[in-house]
Amino acid sequence: EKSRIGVTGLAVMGANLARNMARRGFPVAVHNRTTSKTTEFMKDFGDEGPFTGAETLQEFVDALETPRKIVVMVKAGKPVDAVIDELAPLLDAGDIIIDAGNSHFPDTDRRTAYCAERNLRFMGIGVSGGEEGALLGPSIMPGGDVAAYSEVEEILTTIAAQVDGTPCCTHVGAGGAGHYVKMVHNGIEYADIQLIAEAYDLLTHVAGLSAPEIGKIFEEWNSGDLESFLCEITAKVLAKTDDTTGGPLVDVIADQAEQKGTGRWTAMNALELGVPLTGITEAVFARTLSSLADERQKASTTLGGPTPGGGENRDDLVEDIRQALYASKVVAYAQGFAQMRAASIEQGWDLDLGSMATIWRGGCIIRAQFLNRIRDAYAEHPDLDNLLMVPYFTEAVANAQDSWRRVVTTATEQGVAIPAFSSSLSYYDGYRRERGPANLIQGLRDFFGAHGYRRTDADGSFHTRWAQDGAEVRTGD
Ligand code: NBP
Repeated sequence: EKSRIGVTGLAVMGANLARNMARRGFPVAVHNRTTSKTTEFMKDFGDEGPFTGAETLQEFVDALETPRKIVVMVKAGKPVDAVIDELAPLLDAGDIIIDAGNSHFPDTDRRTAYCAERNLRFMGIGVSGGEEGALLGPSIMPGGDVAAYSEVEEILTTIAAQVDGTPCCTHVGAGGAGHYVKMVHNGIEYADIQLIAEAYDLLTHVAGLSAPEIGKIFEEWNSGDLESFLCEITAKVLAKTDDTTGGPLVDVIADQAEQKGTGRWTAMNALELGVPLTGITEAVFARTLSSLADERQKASTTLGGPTPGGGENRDDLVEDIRQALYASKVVAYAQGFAQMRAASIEQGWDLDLGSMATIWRGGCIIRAQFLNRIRDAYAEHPDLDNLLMVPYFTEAVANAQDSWRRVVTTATEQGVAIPAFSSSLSYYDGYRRERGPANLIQGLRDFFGAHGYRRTDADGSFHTRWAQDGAEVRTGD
């Protein structure tokens, strides 16, 4: 009997996706460039379900029913192109190559066209949930041709996480749309994590709490509006004792954050689209600043500033931080969703933003109670400009803002860096201003570069001859 689907690339993600499929009864052919990994995989997991282990790509391709469906789960970047190039000559017209790694969406568009020239169908699908998600039920964001998707829909919706009977998997859009949405998902994850880190920093250095004490606070927060996988695991990470020192493990983990690129891509795309994406972008910069360890070491004894600690009533401060975290999180999601909306319009993807919130409710790293609210918001207002404008979020942020402002003030006075908290608040204050200070920016641009400006009281564009007679001239409609 031929296998229904194949998985090539048996590192942790590919192996677990293949096991997830086979455990649910789908016959799966497995392959890995280094053959010993396939042998090991078959030895360890071969009895979990209907697997066929293939040593060569030819054997792998021969083991599949047609049209073939091949999930490629190798390192993002050149390896994906290498695998496509090796597979293409072995495949028949109509076969489907599915890149399930974290590929950059323009690469997916390019590969879709490349495969189409060879009569092959290509899908880029985002998979979130880490290794555990891949095994037990990830959130899946499939992009590409709808007809190709229908060939794998049953398998993907079955292996995905399920929330209230709804699979966390839905066709996202054409071409690179699936990888695009996965990219923004990861960007939001960066912002979420940065906000949590800032809350932890304030609770440590302003409130003077220990890691296990803060872990308990996150555990409590996780039973309210902030209920989410990230809050849940924050409590666990903070509670962990280190075997070597006997103290909290987190206290001996080096404070230099690494990154693989999806957050940076999200921020770069926001700049290209012209969408204000302060939360995610600050989160990326915060990671890069954290990595300047040697410079920070020197600066810590050179650059002056207040030493944080004490002040406010501790319980009030903890509650303020909770509210600030929630409000900033709302802003980060509002920005991420606004970015997806702008990209959808630009690319013609017709993204259903409510569905994105729906498929992120389970399986993925940013799964959270609060996504139900986002889903509801888009169900009611599919053309929503900004999530902050639906009554639920408008009120949530209005209720939180006194606390949010106090936290930003306290952190600033005490010298604790809170780039995500404060930039989210600045975005909020900027967004709700009918008239901001960009009039002066336009005046300056006109002065030094004759770039022109528009007036509030007349149509058309104008220029003032600043350096000559100071007269205003009309320059266009
Ligand atoms: P890795 O990203 O570590 O990739 C290792 C796999 O790529 C191995 O199977 C390796 O084969 C294969 N490979 C490489 Br490297 N170069 C190759 C080439 N030129 N030809 C064929 N195979 C090649 O694996 P991973 O951590 O399982 O992640 C897979 C994908 O899933 C990535 O895109 C990742 O970003 C994404 N992702 C990961 C997570 C996560 O939590 N780790 C979550 C969501 C998405 P070999 O054994 O022969 O070296």
